[in-house]
Order: sequence, then C-alpha cells, then structure tokens
Amino acid sequence: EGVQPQEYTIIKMEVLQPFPAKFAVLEGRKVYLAAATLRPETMYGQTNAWVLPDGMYGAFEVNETDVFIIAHRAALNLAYQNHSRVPEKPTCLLELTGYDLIGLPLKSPLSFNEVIYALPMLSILMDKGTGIVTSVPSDAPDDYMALHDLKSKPAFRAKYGVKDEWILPFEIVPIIEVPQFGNKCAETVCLQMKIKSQNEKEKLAEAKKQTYLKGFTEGTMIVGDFAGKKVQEAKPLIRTKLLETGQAIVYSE
Ligand code: A2H
Repeated sequence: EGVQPQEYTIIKMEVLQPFPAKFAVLEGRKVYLAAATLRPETMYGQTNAWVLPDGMYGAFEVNETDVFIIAHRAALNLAYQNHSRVPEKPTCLLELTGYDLIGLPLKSPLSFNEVIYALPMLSILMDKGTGIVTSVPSDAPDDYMALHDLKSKPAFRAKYGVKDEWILPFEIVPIIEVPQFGNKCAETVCLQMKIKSQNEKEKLAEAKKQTYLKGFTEGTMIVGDFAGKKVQEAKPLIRTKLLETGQAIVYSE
C-alpha cells in the first residue's frame, strides 16, 4: 500500500433479527456488518453487501453495546482508533467465515432498499478496509459486475447458496447524474468496455478509474437531502451527517 494513510468511512449495516443459530452468543447485542467505503454519498443506491466466502471474519466488541463483524486485521486497527471495548485489544466473541454471512438481512444507512442481503464477491481483499464491502452497482463497476454475475448465472447462485429473492428483486438505483455516462455510470462504462465478469481485473481497474474521477468531478446528486448539488459538495455533507447520527465512523489504515 501507499505511504499516505487512506481515510475511509465505515458504514454500520445492522444485522436484522432473528439471528441464525450460530449467532446465539450475540443475542441482545447490536450487531453490524461494517463496510469501509470511499464514497459515502452513494449509500442511497445500496442493493446488497459483499463478503468473501472463504474470508475469515470475527464478531468484535467495539463498545459496551455494539458488535462489528469484520476481518481480524481491521479489528486490531480499530482497537488502536478508539473502537474496541477494551482499548488497544480486540475482543472476538465469535469466529465466522464469509459463508456464515451470506444471506444475512441488513438495514443499511440511507439505502432506499429497506432490507438488503450479504452476498458473495470473489475479488474482496481481506487486508483492505474491513473485508466487508457495500454494493452500489449504479456507480461502482466492481459491484455492477458482481451483481450481474449473480443475476445472470443461476449455477453461481446455487454454488454459494444464494436465494433468488436476495438478488432478483434488486434493480440498479440511479443516484448520481454524470455527463456522457448517464445515471448508471458503472453500467455504461462496463458495457462500453465489454467487461464480461467480475474476474476481468485489469479492465475493471480502468473502469473504476474512469467512473471514480468523472463521478467525483462532474457528477450531480439526483436523490436525497442534497439532490441538485455537485457530488464534490454533497460528499462531505452526507459524510458528516452519517458520522453525527452514529450510522458511520471514521477509519484509517
Ligand atoms: B467503494 P481503495 Cl459507489 N476489497 O465503496 C475490495 N474492495 C474493497 C474493499 C476490500 N476489502 N474494501 C473496500 N472496497 C471497495 C462504494 C464505491 C467504491 C463506489 C464507487 C467506487 C468505489 C461502493 N462499493 O471504490 O482501494 C469500496 O468500494 C473505488 C475506488 O481503498 C471502497 O469504496 O481505493 C473502495 O473499494 C476502496 O478502494
């Protein structure tokens, strides 16, 4: 990684009751899948969350009430950033893998979809952010292609035990208008570049660069409290609101 620390916003996606049997030890807690993002202004367009099936996760006490499900490495970093019940020491209540998380119903900040589900993504890196990613297929090429793969390939869904109702009802939600790219800029760029699946790493990196730069410099919000404002202006306002309402925290690594 680079020399400069990266500052992320961690979005708290609440795991809805009833918990699966394996989560018994977490009964009575507020449990969140915690996703690191660089684009908090896109949270209106969430359709699901992503986990790595083979990834090792844990359920960690971040304070007296809240539990975050994240990668172990992220829990250690958070413990040194004032987000552990025991300062500088992560307390893991339960060891989990990505397979344990697939299908969890979540309530996520700002999302127009009231309930979204945790689904498998194979390109997640466990040593970046929290190992949990929130999915905004309108504006993130990786998210668009991973959702496309699941929607178009029943065998892929079956392999990971993904139920149709966790995925088929979820349409792309337009949230940002970008000149030339329209209001589903990730789809536009993936189609233009003829990207076939989430495995096309190099093409996706290029698509990400294009959409990220253009969305940030030229995009306009078309939904939410700051509709009509440029993304550049809206981003810090939305971020501050998420932080002040306790729906997100700052995280750097
Ligand atoms: B972004 P950077 Cl709408 N593995 O959030 C793979 N990808 C991860 C990750 C991990 N462990 N942790 C975070 N990410 C993703 C939203 C978004 C993001 C949009 C558009 C672009 C975009 C919704 N997904 O990122 O390597 C997260 O996806 C493009 C840069 O630290 C996070 O922000 O630069 C971004 O990658 C962090 O990437």
